[in-house]
Amino acid sequence: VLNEDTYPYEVIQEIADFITKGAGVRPKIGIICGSGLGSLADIIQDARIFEYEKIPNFPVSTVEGHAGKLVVGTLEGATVMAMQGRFHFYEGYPLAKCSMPVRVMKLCGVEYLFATNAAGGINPRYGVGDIMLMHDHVNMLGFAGNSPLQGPNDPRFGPRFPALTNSYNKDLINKAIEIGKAMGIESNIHVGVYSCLGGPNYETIAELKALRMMGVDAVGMSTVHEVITARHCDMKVFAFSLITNKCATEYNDKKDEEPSHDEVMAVAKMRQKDCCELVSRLIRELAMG
Ligand code: R1P
Repeated sequence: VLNEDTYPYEVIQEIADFITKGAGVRPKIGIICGSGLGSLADIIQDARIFEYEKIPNFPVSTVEGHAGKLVVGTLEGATVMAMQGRFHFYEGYPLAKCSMPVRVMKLCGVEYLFATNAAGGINPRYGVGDIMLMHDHVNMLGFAGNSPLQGPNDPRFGPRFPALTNSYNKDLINKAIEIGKAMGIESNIHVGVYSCLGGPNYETIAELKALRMMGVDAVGMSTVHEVITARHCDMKVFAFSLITNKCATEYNDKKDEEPSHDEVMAVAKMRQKDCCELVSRLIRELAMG
């Protein structure tokens, strides 16, 4: 029986072989689509689509806005694989299972992880629809003693004690800022700190105040465990949050300031074009070397 807390190397290798054989290519760039941002995978050309249900030992997506498909093909001259649907801790999956696809990407040949998410903006300067390029994170699940790397370490993936000091690739952040300028959206682009909570409930006002005091700019329920897993196996990471709502950090009775997944999905849909363009342009630059 498969131990879902520590997927053995051989199982990950089998999944990777299934995908690379089926797709006929070894992708260089892995993309994880955030809530409502599945269109990032729709722009992939010569797409070979794998439904999660049909991939051996792969989890299934249970959240609206996460289709549950792996799309392999080319984008702007680069070979890519995109997860149209990610796995969250609140779905009942252990963190190692949530981020297991990142190891699959690694064994498929992926060198760069592009992770995207929908997040609440805590920084008062952030507006709905803005994009925050992640330059660091605060791992609240880690504070609580949970990690995707818990359990025996397989050195074929990486070291027992990985450093996360420079997790978010600075060159890619700088390139993304330049691309934002070229797209004329520089005033909507920020560089900030993301924090992941377990969810599925949104945060209380007291929690949001505490996160702000800790230097957190945007909050969500994903990405951090994927980044940890990617850095453990030495992938280069680029990640951004689409700010889909502004977090209320003062007490009031305004119902319309309460976050909802419908709002998250609607804003993601509204901003998907710019998100796709940012990702495509960045990949084009990478492909050009
Ligand atoms: C809440 O609306 C959902 O949106 C975000 C949160 O993490 C949560 O799953 O989704 P992604 O982080 O997958 O974009």
